[in-house]
Amino acid sequence: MAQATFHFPRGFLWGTATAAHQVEGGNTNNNWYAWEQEPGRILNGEKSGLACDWWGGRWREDFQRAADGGQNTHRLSVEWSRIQPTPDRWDETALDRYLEMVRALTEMGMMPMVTLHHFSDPLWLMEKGGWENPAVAGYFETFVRRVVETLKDYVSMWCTINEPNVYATMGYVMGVFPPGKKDVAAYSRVTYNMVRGHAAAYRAIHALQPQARVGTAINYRSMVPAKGWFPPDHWVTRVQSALYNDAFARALQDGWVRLPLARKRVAEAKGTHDFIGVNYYTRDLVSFNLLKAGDLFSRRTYRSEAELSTTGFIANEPEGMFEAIKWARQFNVPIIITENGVEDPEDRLRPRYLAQHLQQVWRAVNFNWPVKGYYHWSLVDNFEWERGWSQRFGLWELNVETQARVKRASVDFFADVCRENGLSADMVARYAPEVFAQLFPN
Ligand code: IFM
Repeated sequence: MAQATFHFPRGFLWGTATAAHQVEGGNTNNNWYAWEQEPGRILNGEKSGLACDWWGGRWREDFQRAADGGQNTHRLSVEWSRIQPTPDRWDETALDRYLEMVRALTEMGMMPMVTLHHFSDPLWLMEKGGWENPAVAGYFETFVRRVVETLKDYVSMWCTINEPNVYATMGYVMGVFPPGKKDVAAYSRVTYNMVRGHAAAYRAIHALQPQARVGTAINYRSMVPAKGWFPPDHWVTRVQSALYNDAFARALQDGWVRLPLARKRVAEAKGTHDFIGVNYYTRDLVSFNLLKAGDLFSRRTYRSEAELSTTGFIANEPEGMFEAIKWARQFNVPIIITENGVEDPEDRLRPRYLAQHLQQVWRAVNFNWPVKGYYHWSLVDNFEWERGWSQRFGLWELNVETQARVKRASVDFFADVCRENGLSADMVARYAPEVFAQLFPN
């Protein structure tokens, strides 16, 4: 058997990622809570409910699981609606709780990366028009200041907005996230204001903490023309990818937001990322389709031969990870894989998905591309937005009724990777033997 290890650079960040509304439970003052109460919005009418009961205190045992698994960092988010329940009130107890959490992470040997906005918004903000309202940039900055002032002794790595491209697309084009709109003009307003909000937050954070490293996490979807010989498939792929993958990150690079049929200047956004976070999960085939005007005349499918996750949500396309990193290089800042993972309750696909994707990260590292870390989504099964509890992304299985955690084989696999700071042939032979020959050819 080949004896080899894909080593990662010293100091590489290994962790898992979570988001407040998905794990905390009891969040009743935000737009997702309201959305969950509306019939037909969440698959099978499910609700986040207690989620993983982190607000009830189970964050500590889950952090311990991450630490025991050799992780040296954890990416978590703070819930705006808890910290600022109304525009004129700050909840010091909530801020103290987050302080306790990031202190505990540090004490357990895990560097916290804090996401300041991960899909959920306070109800009061939505009543004011949410991210469509130009005033949101100022509201967000005020909130961010308060969080950074509180947590800055323990946190210096900040992700301002998680997946702004998903937030705007799902909430304002597809209509499956709140507020459920299908309105390209609203999508453009939201994207523009998110760029402004990020820029305001970036400057506020650096004013409070000059050594901070501030970035965003972009959901990168690899997109390939469905028919290589058909130019319209190439055109729509380019348009889709430019809007979905490029627009936000390019705006932070050069201060121009490219929106559908328009370009808008946000001068203050230029040069406002210290790193780029890449959330990579899958690859689409894109074809031109005249019937899909609402989707900019494109249809997205998966390769017919691709291996799919349990509910068909993700196609296992590891080479897209390499492509995502290659894409991120254009921004000339350190790259962090801020999310990657697969829904798989039985843990049949996850071990090989993990091995194959880590190998692609390693390939990029070997070109000396500046990849600094990898966060697996997620530590424990959690509430998957409009898909409710139907998808299980955790290394740890969660019994939602009893709150019991059950170890999946991937827990040990990922722990071995974190401890070794590498992916070895032994590990692949043990956890994902079916891809051994592919990853370690003779
Ligand atoms: O659960 C989500 C997360 O909130 C954002 N990125 C994708 C994950 C899996 O769907």
